[in-house]
Amino acid sequence: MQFVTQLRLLLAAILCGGCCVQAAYGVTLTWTGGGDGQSFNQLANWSGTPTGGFINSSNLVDTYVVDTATGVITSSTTIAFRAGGGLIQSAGSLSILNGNGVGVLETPDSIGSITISNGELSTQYLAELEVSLGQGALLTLSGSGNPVNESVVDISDLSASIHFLAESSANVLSEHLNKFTVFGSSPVVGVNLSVTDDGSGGALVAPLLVEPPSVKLQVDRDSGEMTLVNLTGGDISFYEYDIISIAGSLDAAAWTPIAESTDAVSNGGDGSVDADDAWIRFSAPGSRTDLAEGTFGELTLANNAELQLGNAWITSPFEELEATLSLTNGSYLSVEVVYLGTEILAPIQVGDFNADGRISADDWPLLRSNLFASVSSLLPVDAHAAGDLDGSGTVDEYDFLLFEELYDATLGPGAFARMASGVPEPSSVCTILVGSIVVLSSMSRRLTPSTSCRS
Ligand SMILES: [Ca+2]
Ligand SMILES: [Ca+2]
Ligand SMILES: [Ca+2]
Repeated sequence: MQFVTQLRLLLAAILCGGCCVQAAYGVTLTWTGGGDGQSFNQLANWSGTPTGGFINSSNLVDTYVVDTATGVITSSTTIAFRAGGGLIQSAGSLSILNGNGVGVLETPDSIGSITISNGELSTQYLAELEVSLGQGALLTLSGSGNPVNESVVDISDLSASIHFLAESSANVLSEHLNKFTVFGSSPVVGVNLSVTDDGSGGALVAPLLVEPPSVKLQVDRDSGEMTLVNLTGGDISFYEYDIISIAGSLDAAAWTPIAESTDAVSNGGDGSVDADDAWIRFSAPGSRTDLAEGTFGELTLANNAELQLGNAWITSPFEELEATLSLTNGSYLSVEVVYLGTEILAPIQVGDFNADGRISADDWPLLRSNLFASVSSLLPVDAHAAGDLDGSGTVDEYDFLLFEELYDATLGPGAFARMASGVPEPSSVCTILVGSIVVLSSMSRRLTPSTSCRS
């Protein structure tokens, strides 16, 4: 948000040519109450000299600080903070009277800022403002319709709240939710934000303690089964999900999408997951890096409900899936990915090429059959399964020595040499080569030069 403000300021300065640059932006005025002790617009109530020499409520380009206990500061006109201008309030109350607001809509946008902690601001509306509500902050909006006009309100403390006097909780949910962030994240009602009626036609908005795991993607290391589970305590409605793996851990052929499977009968589904909407696959058939699908409708997953996505995870040391839900309220929900297993309890070890949960003789043929092959064009998951233990892009003597070390560390000194020399070898060339590597490595630990080994 800060960055956006800076960008806007820079852009404004460029667009205005020299005129903006010459203006003395950034003066700070601090409330003293030395005038009538009440009027925002009275210069004598502030220390410091504003840009232009007087408080121009329709164009506030300076920073106004209220940091001492005070009565109610009032303004009977709209106070329009522009880019570079803002209010920092850590005490007292500021009340904008007679149906006026804070900020003004204009083109191009000129975003001001308001930061409140341990203070109250009452106004009919906000316009083009970045608002941060910290500890003890109360923002009261008396307007109906659109009292948050193009503003973004971040709620950054559990004791901060917003009171809409003329908008019901239903209005807030349908019209204003996307203007909030909660601790910098998108709001998810019931997860990090509560929106309730105030009993008088208005609504109260307050942050909730963010419970860790809200929606989880459970990934079974044994079977590769992926299951989306809603543990938010409430319904989650979404129209798209995306699962990404840069390492290539996904197997689209084993995926069970909703599309043409469990969606509406009209789209070839059986209606068991989404009876009234057609789903469309967004990821390419056969994709190893992306599973995504969506609908123009929505799917509501009830609390504790699960969505089975098939055995589409390829077990490997790469536990790096990322998953996102696109919610119907316009926000994105980052899904927590959890890896589970009854056989494979811990992440697959690097060197466990067949990914069965242990380093054993079964892993050795995978490295051996690819020795001296380039695997740089493969996805990381496949390169590892081919024996590239160190991720260098080739299966070579370094992988061999590392595997030997790992094998002996797991099964005892000399275990690798005994295993490797006892395994029947289909290719005589490879037998000789591997045999000499074993001898060389165990005798001198010197590395042999790379040699092609193809049969
Ligand atoms: Ca639906
Ligand atoms: Ca293994
Ligand atoms: Ca390697």
